[in-house]
Amino acid sequence: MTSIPQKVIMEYSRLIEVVNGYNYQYYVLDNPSVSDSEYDRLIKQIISIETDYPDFITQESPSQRVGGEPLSSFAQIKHVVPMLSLDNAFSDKDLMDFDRRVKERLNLLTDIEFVCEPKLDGAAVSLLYRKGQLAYAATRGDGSIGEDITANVRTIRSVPFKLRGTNIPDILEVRGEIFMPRSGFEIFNRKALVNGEKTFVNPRNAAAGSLRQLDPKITASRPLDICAYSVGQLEAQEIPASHKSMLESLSIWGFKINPFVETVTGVNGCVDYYEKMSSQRDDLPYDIDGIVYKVNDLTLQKRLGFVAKAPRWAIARKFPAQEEMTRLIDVEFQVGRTGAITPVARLEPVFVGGVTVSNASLHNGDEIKRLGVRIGDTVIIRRAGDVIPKIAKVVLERRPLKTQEIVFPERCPVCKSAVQKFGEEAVARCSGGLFCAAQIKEAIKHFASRRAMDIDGLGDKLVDLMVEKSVIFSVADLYDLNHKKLIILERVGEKSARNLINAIEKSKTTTLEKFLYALGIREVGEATASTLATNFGSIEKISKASLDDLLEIDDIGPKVAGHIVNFFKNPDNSSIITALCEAGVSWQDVDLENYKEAPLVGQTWVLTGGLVSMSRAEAKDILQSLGAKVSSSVSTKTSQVVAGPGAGSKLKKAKSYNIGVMSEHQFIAFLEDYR
Ligand code: D41
Repeated sequence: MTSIPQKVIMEYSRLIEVVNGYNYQYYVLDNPSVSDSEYDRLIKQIISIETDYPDFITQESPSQRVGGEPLSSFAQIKHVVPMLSLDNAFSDKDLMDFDRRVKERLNLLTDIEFVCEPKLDGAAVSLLYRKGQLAYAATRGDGSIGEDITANVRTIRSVPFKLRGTNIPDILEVRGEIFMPRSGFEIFNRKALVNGEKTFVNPRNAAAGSLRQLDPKITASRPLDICAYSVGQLEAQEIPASHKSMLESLSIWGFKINPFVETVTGVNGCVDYYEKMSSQRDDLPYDIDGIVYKVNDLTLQKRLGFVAKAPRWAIARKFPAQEEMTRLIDVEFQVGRTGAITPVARLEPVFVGGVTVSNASLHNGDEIKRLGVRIGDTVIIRRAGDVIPKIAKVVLERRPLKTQEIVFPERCPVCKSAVQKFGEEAVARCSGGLFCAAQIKEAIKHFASRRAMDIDGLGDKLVDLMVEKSVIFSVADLYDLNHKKLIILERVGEKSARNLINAIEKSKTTTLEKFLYALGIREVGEATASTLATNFGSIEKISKASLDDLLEIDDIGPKVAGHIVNFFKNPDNSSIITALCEAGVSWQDVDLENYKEAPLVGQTWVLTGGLVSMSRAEAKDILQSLGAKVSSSVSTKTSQVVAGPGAGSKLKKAKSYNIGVMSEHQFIAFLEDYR
């Protein structure tokens, strides 16, 4: 063994201490305290020492999070203190019965204090710390015997290798839930799909599956996190008196505790907490499948004891499931504005994630193949957060004898034009263009939408009707509408006809960027429309721009440039633009000579917390109109944060990065300067 100079030893342990501290700040407190570059620099120093003195590498080094050698199997670990399971409550009544049983057993008439915790939907684990050092980690298994997953758990950044703080117990067994945040799950699945690898049905399976890998390097690549919620073995000087103070100790020792944990009094407090979390469930960054209520007082817990394998002092109130089984009745193919053909699953209605779902997108033909789904199949629908419901899986065991293959149409279901697929694209498109009634309808709806020409009162149903009755054939025809043409439609009365005509008239005065956006050129959203307007100044110049001209502009890539050139090359599109102008649609060209760049160009803003005087969407609109990008996450590239009441981790992050933060009040004052 090469000997290691004392000075290097000291530097090595100092670096490890510092980096583990930064990791704790970042992964446990969600509050970064160092720049990425500084962090990388320190890690490099550690690795450099470890390369020179490989025999001295310590298990506590942050370099050891990447995962070691693969195992051939998992050893078994017997839980000295069994990992209990939880009884379930499915209604307020079940919860009240639980409360009554607790009081009766304790001979108490007064309200009980309960700790309420979101029930994370992941995998339960047990982590043993001896003298503050992580000794092993085990799965729950059957509650008495689990599997040794130490090598995998060590790759999770929020798992401390060493406990922090003081009064470290001789033996501490931390019980908690390992989970995969929704965003990480979506990203993981998307990547797996692209690489033709196995995807997971939900974050819980993804977390459990990731822990079951024999190669810890695979686990290391998965976005896992942990929250502590209880203690198994504990040999310490002081034993806390309540569950809440136990959680507080775990927090001090370096564990993440769910920030929504709350202590309430009596069953009414429990019901209120359930209501509150129900309404927040969709907004949480991870799946929860219910609320766990625990008697706070540990002496009372002890007196209550447990039956079979579940404690009498705790219960899990379940939320409506985020996954349900139902039957695929049929698949319809919808045609979008750009001709994209989307298969939509028609389902036997099912209550999932708090709403009744009867449709789900199947995205494209590849998705149908991947799922291997057939009409008549029993499928699992998943709806979590604000994500649109999707078919997560086919239940093959339940496939009936008679199912029907889903055949992707070769002709557009609306206009019968050929369906085409380009290159590697997964989407199939109707080639009918503005000959296709579906594309015409969608193009008109987009044209009339609020952020485009903003024609008030021209709803989707009315557009469908007008196209079906051949009252209009293109967006240009909107400006030919009159009272007589409108009044014959069954949905339109005198007053709404008048209002609509006024709204159409009003929409004639617009801006170049809104007009460009309204045209619905593929992949030209508001930001690109605005870039085009301020770089070319007029529609004539944009329509004559070559691929090279367009590629000169930042933010415009070859794909979008191609769409723009193609759009203006199409004579149908040119004649629609001419017709619109002749009908009186007008705007001011951008005076490029005297054009003053929007004041916030190049800046990225983040809105967090609630706003009182305007909606988030309005604030975003205003910022974008001033040239700023609006992002949903704080990074070192963020220019400014507007924080309303209730702002949390983003605000903390902004402060730690020294990014300017303004209140809503200051934001409004700031905007005054630009009016
Ligand atoms: O968040 C959870 N999944 C969670 C699970 C939690 N917050 N608390 C829990 N508490 C317990 C007891 C009361 C038995 C200590 C649990 C679980 N158990 C649990 N998870 C899986 C089986 C049991």
